[in-house]
Amino acid sequence: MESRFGNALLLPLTVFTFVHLINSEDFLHLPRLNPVSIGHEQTMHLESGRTLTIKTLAVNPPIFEIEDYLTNIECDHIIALAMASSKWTESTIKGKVDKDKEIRKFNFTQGDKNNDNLLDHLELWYVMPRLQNSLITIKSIPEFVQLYNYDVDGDEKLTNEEFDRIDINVAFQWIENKMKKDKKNVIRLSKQVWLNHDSDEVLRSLKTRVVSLTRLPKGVVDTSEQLQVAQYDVGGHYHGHFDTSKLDKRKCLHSRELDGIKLTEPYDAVKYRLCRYATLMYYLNDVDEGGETAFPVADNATVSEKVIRAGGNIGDLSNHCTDANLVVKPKKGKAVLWYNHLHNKDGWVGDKDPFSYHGGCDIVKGVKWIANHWITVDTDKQRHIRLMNLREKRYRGVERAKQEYNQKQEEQAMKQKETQPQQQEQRKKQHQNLRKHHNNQHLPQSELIGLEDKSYIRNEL
Ligand SMILES: [Ca+2]
Ligand SMILES: [Ca+2]
Repeated sequence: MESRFGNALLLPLTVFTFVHLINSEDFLHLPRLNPVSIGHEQTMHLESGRTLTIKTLAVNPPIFEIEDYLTNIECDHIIALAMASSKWTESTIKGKVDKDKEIRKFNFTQGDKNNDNLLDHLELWYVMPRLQNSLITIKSIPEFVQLYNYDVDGDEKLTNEEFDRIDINVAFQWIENKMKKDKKNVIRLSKQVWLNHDSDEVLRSLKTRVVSLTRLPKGVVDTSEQLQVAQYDVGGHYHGHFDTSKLDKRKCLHSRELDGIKLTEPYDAVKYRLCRYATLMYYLNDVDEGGETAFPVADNATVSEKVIRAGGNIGDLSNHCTDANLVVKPKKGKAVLWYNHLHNKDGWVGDKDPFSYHGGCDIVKGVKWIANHWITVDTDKQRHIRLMNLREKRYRGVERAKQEYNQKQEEQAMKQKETQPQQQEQRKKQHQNLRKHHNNQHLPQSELIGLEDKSYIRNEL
């Protein structure tokens, strides 16, 4: 126990009594809300005295809906904060894409899954290049083949020779044109901005509420991402996607500062992956029409990511929103919580849950404002603990600096208080001398005032 509190005791107790470094035994497992069954309701008491109802919308993955989670004032406040920010980014059509990787993948043998020496539309769809932020569904493959007359014998399958006729640059161009021509072919059409939870009292209070809701340790919520606020206009959407990455050898992006990489550096997807254990999404306004959140495969009997991707259509939420197994309507103040990861055998974050596939349907009328509160947890438990301790130390550093600054300010104020009568006397004398000078020189009164401490003049007059 001594090592656990040792460092904390070196610091003034008034500020740091609640701080201690975290050890492994503090985090044996991650809590997770039990969905019980669809329609099940559980209550949650807020610090403000309000009682909320957590309603189960799906069991697999566990998806919950909480109405009035945010008050109208809180919603308006978050929108105002976002609008005041100058750091908005827009999902654009052109983006960086690993062309070499796409070219390597664009290979007849790789595509021919059933080894019949022919590529059917599905097999061609698999190897078709992907431009960042593009949605190419399997439905558009025949259009591509016909447009450039690649299928010479018209049997809806490509032989190796027919496939060789395809110029990959033409394919890239075709995808780009499709996105330009119809925004429905763009995966995400929205603009977004990040708000720091610690920069505002309302945002800070949301962190506390997340701890109450999820029952996750405060340290987990504290090391999570900033709040992402997104705005969707008419036609805006976010086709089917996962908020997190599949478990593999890459490290978690949110803990890259442990490797000496700044959080502001761009996302390097070769080295890092997303580790968003849970998503808490807030609807910040009422949408006139559309803008639902869709979970195409929630509570499906089975799911395979290959099927999701190959299906093509289920993720196209511009055209298949209502085909989703679960469709949640936006409502101001409502929150939706779901888990993107399964648990591993130790009760820690396991692999990505393929059932958590979801997206946002087209806005038909009006505008949609949402905020995403992503709860990130490192799949490597020891690394997560190291991150929490690093942040805690930084927090202490900031707190200590703040304290030193306040102390200096106080000292200065005290000093000023002590020397004030002296200074006032000095100024009075100065004033009187200047008045004499003014009387002699006939300077205008305004120039005289400009020379002096105005507060003193005001007090005197
Ligand atoms: Ca084949
Ligand atoms: Ca053919």
